[in-house]
Amino acid sequence: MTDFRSACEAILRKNDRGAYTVPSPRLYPHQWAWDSAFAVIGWTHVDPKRALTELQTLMAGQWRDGRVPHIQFHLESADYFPGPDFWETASRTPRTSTITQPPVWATAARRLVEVAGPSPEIAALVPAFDASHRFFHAMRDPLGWGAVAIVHPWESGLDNCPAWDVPMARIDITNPPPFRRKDTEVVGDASMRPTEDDYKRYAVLVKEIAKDDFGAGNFAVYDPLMTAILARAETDLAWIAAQHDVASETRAGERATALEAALVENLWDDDVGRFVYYDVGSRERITADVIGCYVPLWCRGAVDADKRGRLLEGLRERYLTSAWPVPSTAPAEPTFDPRRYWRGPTWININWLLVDALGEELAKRTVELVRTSGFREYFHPETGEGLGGEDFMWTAALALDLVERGFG
Ligand code: 9WN
Repeated sequence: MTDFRSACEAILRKNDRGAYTVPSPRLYPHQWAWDSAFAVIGWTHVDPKRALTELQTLMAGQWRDGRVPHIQFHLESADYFPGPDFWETASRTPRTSTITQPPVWATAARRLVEVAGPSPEIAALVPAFDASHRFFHAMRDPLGWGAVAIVHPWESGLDNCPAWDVPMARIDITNPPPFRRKDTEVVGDASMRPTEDDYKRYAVLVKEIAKDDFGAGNFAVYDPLMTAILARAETDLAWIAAQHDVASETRAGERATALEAALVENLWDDDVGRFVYYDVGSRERITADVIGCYVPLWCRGAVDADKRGRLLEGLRERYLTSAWPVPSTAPAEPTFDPRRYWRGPTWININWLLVDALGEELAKRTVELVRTSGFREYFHPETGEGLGGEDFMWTAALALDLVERGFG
């Protein structure tokens, strides 16, 4: 296992750019928000000081309204589209994207504190974490539900998840802005990536958001994964604040309770026995059976024994039947595609989020998958074949965390 630990560490070091870690050297050559938070978890086990630096760099990119941009472009690169010019942020905050990502940074900071202990530097980050969470309440809740709506598929972290198909189909792509994508040049096999039409819609939305003064644009979908991750992050922020005797600086604990209640009230669907998405544009629920529907297991407060039982049953019947779970879309769904990005492949960060609920068996199988197929971006849920980008950082960082927790 020492060899495997060293291999995980080697990936972190290969992707290390000094004060931040890139997700994959050529495919994603900048700092991504949730990837960077997962890097913090990996660095925690290798070099806690470096983990702290990662967190500080991530939070230093925060906008005045609290948003943590999903990409910070520290260096030029010809390898990635869209770059800073396309996002049009020069007038506001140069060299960042305009949307955010699932807020796992306070959760990552908690892991660092659990392993390395409290520190004045972490205490100093509490106001930044707090503002980043309040941003969602202020700017990502168009119907005032107390839950989180995303405004771009990239904001969800699950870019081409089938949950976005219906609202994305309404985006007009007859006249998209000119662009040239780079991802298919780097990955080579286009069948693993989003389609051309997906990319046109992503590009149109980026421009709509810029036109809306970096507000919501014309796409909003309430997302159970995003809401659950924020609820858990609020709980973790309250814990961090208490550990550092600065509990009075944040109302994160109260917000966590309110988010969990809102999640159940607005996004639980008793007919299908899982959480669902909600399309603000059409005022309709989206019941695609995708992995985000089950991620509320990650914040226990939202899930009483009955719901927990139904979610676990759904996972057992429709997801854990794969040889290398957990597929990102239920294999029985008509949209399931085992090789295409978030429409079927198994992802290590999703497994990591579900390990608390699903336990040791999934944790061990996840480490085995990485040991067998390498540090790839995602994996075929039946054959285990590694797919997408190579030397993928969060695959290493989170596999290392599972090993450190005794699941090797
Ligand atoms: C757009 C970096 C990011 C991840 C996302 C993943 C993918 C970007 C892209 O890569 O998205 O943000 O260009 O495809 O979907 O979760 O953070 O690893």
